Amino acid sequence: MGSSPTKPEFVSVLADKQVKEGVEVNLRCEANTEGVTAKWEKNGYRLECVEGKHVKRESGTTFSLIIKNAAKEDEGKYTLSLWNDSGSVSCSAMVIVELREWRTVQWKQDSMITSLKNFKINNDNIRQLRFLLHGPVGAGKSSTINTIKTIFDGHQFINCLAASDLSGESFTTKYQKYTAGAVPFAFYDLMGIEKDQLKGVQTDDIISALKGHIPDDYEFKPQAAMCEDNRYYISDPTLNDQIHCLVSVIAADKVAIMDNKVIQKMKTIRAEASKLGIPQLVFMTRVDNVCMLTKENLAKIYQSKKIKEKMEECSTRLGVPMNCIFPLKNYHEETKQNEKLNCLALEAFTQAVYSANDYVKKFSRKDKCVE
Ligand SMILES: Nc1nc2c(ncn2[C@@H]2O[C@H](COP(=O)(O)OP(=O)(O)O)[C@@H](O)[C@H]2O)c(=O)[nH]1
Ligand SMILES: [Mg+2]
Repeated sequence: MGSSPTKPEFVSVLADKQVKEGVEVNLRCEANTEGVTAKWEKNGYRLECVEGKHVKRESGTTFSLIIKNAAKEDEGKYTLSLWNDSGSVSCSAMVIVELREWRTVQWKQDSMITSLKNFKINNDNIRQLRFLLHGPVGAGKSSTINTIKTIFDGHQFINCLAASDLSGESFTTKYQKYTAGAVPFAFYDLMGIEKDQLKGVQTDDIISALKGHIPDDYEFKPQAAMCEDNRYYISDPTLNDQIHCLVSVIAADKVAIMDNKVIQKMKTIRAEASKLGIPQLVFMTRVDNVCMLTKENLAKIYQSKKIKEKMEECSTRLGVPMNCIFPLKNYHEETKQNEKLNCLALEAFTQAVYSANDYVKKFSRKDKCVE
């Protein structure tokens, strides 16, 4: 009778791998004995070897699995089990595949802040570029303004009454103007769009605001839109009263559950802005709620498949092209400034500034007599 073989043990185990998309992954380990049977599994199921993708190698006591051209689908937990008549052993490793950046961001804020602080509007008649943020209740409109103010004021700004997550009701009732530091930009935060006709801000009010008919500090009435005979109505608005860029604010974690009626209202407003030639962007907030990779490191946002999917969902639901959508995270629980958060918001905001500036530039000659 032959003696029983040595019970398999690992001399070295598989190591976790975090790799860039497209590279070759080599999972390798070494056992204490030859002549064992090996089985590879991925996420608990026997690994189906795909030609051109997986190569399994066994040489003496060394076992390896090569994964070629790593892709997101290759992510997972890989396990190697070895056994012989004396027993079995297994070890596992995680493979994480980082997607190539599909949009680049400058992760240094100083030059972005400086260029906005020194920004000159391409129309001498315009004192401030005006941005209107619209979107459903809880989308993060007030928080976005807070974030931009925080960046330019250099300290946390929490005056804008970002609603607590629990309240489903709209919090912002005034057509209130917010400015930031000494930069020539003004923001308007509108009472959230709600699905019911009589709740939230009226679509007609937002359109009137776009056109410049609504004065600062006007108190919106959810029951009735501002009309021409209202004593506050600006009947002959100049380019300075108008909105120069419309920003639709959508929460990444709520885009899938947004009510069709709300979407329809937003589309109506966007269509009106298009008629007026007003540029439009989408800021997709709350990105940290949909992607762990992004939550842990905001600099990885443009490697995240989940973020891309959410942006595509925004694009489809709102009917806007991907290059008009900017994902961002707002200050909401942190008390210290965060450069990556600032950079992402600055990228989005800089685009809004350029778009608004292009819009007012178009009127710089023919509108010389504004005011
Ligand atoms: N996790 C996370 N929460 C956010 C973000 N932006 C806003 N919030 C939270 O979302 C909720 C709604 O935000 P708010 O700005 O009041 O939305 P508004 O109704 O559109 O003005 C608040 O509790 C915010 O703190 C973000 O980027 N990430
Ligand atoms: Mg608000």
